[in-house]
Amino acid sequence: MTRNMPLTATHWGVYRAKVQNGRVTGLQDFEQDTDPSQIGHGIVDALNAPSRITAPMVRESWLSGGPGTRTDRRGHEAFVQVSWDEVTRLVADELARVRDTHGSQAIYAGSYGWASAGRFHHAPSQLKRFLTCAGGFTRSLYTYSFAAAEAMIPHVLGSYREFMNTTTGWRSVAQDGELVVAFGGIPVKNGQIDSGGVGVHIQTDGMSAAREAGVRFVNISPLASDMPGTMDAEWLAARPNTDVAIMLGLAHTLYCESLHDPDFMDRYCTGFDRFLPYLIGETDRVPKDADWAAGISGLPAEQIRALARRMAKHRTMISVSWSLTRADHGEQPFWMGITLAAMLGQIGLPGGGVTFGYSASNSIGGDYRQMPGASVPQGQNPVNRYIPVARITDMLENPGKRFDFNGQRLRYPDIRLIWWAGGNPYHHHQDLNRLNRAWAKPDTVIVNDWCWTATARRADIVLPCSTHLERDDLMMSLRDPYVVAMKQATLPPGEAMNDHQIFRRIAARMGFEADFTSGMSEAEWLRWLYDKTRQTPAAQDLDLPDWQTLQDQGWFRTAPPKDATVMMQPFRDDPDTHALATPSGRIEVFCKTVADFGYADCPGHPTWIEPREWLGNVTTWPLHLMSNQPSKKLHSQLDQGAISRGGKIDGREPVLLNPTDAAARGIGAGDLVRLFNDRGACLGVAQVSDTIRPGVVQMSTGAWWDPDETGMCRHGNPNVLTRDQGTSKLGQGPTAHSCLIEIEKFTGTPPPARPFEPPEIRQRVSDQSSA
Ligand SMILES: Nc1nc2c(c(=O)[nH]1)N[C@H]1C(S)=C(S)[C@@H](COP(=O)(O)OP(=O)(O)OC[C@H]3O[C@@H](n4cnc5c(=O)[nH]c(N)nc54)[C@H](O)[C@@H]3O)O[C@H]1N2
Ligand SMILES: Nc1nc2c(c(=O)[nH]1)N[C@H]1C(S)=C(S)[C@@H](COP(=O)(O)OP(=O)(O)OC[C@H]3O[C@@H](n4cnc5c(=O)[nH]c(N)nc54)[C@H](O)[C@@H]3O)O[C@H]1N2
Ligand SMILES: [Mo]
Repeated sequence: MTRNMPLTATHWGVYRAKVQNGRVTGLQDFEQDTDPSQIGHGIVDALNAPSRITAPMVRESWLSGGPGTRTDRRGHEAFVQVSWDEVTRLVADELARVRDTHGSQAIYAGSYGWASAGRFHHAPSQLKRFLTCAGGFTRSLYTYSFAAAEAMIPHVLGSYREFMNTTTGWRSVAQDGELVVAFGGIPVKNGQIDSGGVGVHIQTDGMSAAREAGVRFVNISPLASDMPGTMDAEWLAARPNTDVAIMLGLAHTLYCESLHDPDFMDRYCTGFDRFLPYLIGETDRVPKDADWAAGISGLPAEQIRALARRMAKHRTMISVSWSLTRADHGEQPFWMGITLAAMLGQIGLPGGGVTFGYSASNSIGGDYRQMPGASVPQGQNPVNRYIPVARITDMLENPGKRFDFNGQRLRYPDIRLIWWAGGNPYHHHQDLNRLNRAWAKPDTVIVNDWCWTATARRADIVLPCSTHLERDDLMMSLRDPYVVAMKQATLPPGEAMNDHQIFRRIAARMGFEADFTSGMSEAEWLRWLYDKTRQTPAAQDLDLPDWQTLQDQGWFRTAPPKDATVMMQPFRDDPDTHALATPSGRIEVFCKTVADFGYADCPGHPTWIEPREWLGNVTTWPLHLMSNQPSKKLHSQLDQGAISRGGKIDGREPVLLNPTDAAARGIGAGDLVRLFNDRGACLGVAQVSDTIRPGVVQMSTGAWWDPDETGMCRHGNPNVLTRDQGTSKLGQGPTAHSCLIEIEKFTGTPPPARPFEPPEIRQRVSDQSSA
């Protein structure tokens, strides 16, 4: 029976669809998965909910007045339902107009976002291939996840992705590790997902095995829940954003008590001599000792000293959470984490060293061989303009302005058209009220999505697409051992169609359909992607079955590597043969390239730089907001579904605060509260617990933005409060985790939150609708 249920794959797991009368009535967890995620079930009632977009839509005054008409009305006016023929013509004409009058760099299609799993129907890839055929576009560089590290770590280790993807896994930690010190914890809530798809969830089992083998855990985080209770971890509830100071305090103790490994520093690193004067205070008369670190972090100095001694005595793994990069000066924590691990001399040893974010996603800590999955070729974009991904508002506000980025001086283009497919900037970006003002600048905004997100509502043209349940696809993710033949379980509702079909129609209208499709049908593309992967030299020992066998079996699992992966083991074994791709071939504790950029906000060695907003600099806003990843959804995806809604209280987001902070404000559990600062405000429902450090407030991301006339979000989207400022001139990454706010009990009549109601839609009586 099970075998006949269509398989589907998502970023949060593999499921089988129960189909009755052509409709999906439920999902069944993948029989291989011993720890399946509930997140995926949220799609069932969302598929045909009122929030589903079932036909092409055009904003009313754009349709009557053309591009640029009443752009301030985006999000405030009705849409008109049009036919595919009409919308195809409108989009093709507008794209050609912008390209021919302003140049293709005036089209912004960074289109950042997680879209859906599946190799072929990856919306941003489809969009970029399409726009490359049309003449090009301005793109974005790096991710919201860890942009600061993507820019910084190649200077230090020669590559970031290579080492993140070869993380020392739980197998090695269980075998040889003794202590895991986790900055930002090891949040298993985040291990539910992985970009491109998850076959089997491994985090809880992996960590438990390490714990059972005797490994001890330390959770350095403002939230106790960043570590599972079963780990019996020691919880060091430090002030947010002070991890670099704590690491410096640890490093200082190691150095002054001769607990560090000078041989490792000599053989595998460069520039310790340039860092040391800073560490011991010769350069600025401030020794970065444990007392100094205690003053900044709020942890007792003795605790820091004791931890340093413990780390030196044991095989220690330092895990540095990705979240630490999404804060002011987010370049520093990974750099300092690497430096601290180097001082311990355990990098490249089994169970020791440093990791970038255990359980930030399912694969970080996993035991797998990388899958060299082919992707839809995007061609050579004729426009060579880009922005660091999180600088979008800045770009829209300041066409022509010059800015610094990783040693370069770049200039913002003048954007006339924005096209988004597979992302939700009104979820992911900081300071949403500011974004919303800048969003009125372009003449035209086009959005492909399957549901009425805050971004889709603020488009001029909305192109309704399908979901993963409504198309065949292939799950083949770099860091997951499973390959899945995804099968269409139901038809898209109404006139919705998949992104590929949408672009294909417009390409046909513009005369480049054959370029866009390469003359292949969707089925031929899937087969091409799979066969190409199988033929890659790196796939030769993965034993991937042939296409037909995969289709018949539904899924395939590649065997784990014989030996546990240990990050940088080859480099440790032979640093000359396996020299790093840095100028020195070594770990750059001091980095001349970075020093020569001359950035005050990112000097040549790891440095504690005070964030602009943190608990050590409280003037007006006394509480530090942690807007971390949500446990019941991926970002904003499926917020409208039953699983995510089940985590809300009276239809609003919960907000966690410490009993001291709650009492000082007369707030009790279950109270409706208002979170605010000078950037914006939102409502939430208070939860009170001493599992959060005093002075810190936590509200997860993902609630669909539902602003009232003043911009206050009635639903609980924390990005109305966060600051939109780059990490530094080097990385220009997002800094959501550096944010101060105030909170108060909401008095008055609670305004209803209606984030999932569709906008007003007008049918045209005269419309000759065609399917
Ligand atoms: N305050 C704060 N903000 C943050 C963060 C934080 O920690 N704090 N984290 C940041 C991080 S790390 C990230 S990665 C971003 C995530 O930000 P995003 O990746 O933009 O968020 P998603 O909600 O995953 O957006 C994906 C969109 O794609 C749509 N979609 C799904 N499938 C398809 C499809 O097949 N076709 C099309 N066309 N669309 C589809 C979904 O409906 C959804 O609207 O958020 C960032 N924002
Ligand atoms: N369920 C679920 N899983 C997800 C996602 C999701 O949306 N939902 N998103 C995925 C994506 S795109 C990404 S990039 C990863 C992100 O993975 P992470 O970066 O790990 O995500 P966060 O949940 O923002 O942060 C983890 C914890 O870090 C702590 N933290 C924040 N700032 C600080 C700090 O300054 N110091 C210390 N010591 N701790 C701090 C917070 O308490 C938070 O709970 O998660 C992925 N996994
Ligand atoms: Mo992310």
